[in-house]
Amino acid sequence: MLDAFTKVVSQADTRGAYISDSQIDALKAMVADGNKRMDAVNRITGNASTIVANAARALFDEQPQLIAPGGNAYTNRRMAACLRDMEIILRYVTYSVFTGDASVLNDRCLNGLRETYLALGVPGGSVATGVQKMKEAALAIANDTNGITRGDCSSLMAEISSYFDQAAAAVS
Ligand code: PEB
Repeated sequence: MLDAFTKVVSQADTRGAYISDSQIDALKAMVADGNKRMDAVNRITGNASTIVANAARALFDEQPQLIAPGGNAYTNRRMAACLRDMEIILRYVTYSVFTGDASVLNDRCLNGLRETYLALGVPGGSVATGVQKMKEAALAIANDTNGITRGDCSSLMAEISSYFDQAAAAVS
């Protein structure tokens, strides 16, 4: 598992090079904007169960066959597994936002997930839709400017988006 700093070190070491000015500048910008990052993690984490529940409701509204008899989320056991999966993915996304690097998400959550779903008969495309719905909800919450000083959060929001997109792409 890497974070934004250890990633730079690992890349520099592979080349046998010192850390470059542009790498230092990028990390400086990340540190300067650190409060935004921590706020975003805090907001998504604090609203995790709402994000998961609403995304799941929206998914089942759109794809009711999943919860009909024979559907992959039919029976309480499978419904529970489904909600748990969404929660696990969201948790790893928050870790990636926190560390500024996708490796924790890729190595500990997404690695082999597509194959697991194939073996279980879980429809990966539907999981991806659920992840996209979590993304919309998480961004709306993280990017809410109500009651706080407005700043430019566009690059952080794009980064958060990319973690959800990677999760969706890994299973679809
Ligand atoms: C991945 N999910 C399931 C299982 C595993 C995972 C390993 C099998 C074991 C079990 O049932 O607990 N586990 C999960 C994960 C990590 C991990 C992400 C990462 C570290 O360790 N069914 C649907 C929806 C979707 C869904 C589309 C969005 O119809 C999920 C939710 N996952 C789902 C279901 C099962 C499952 C298991 C229903 C149970 C399948 C079954 O037993 O038939």
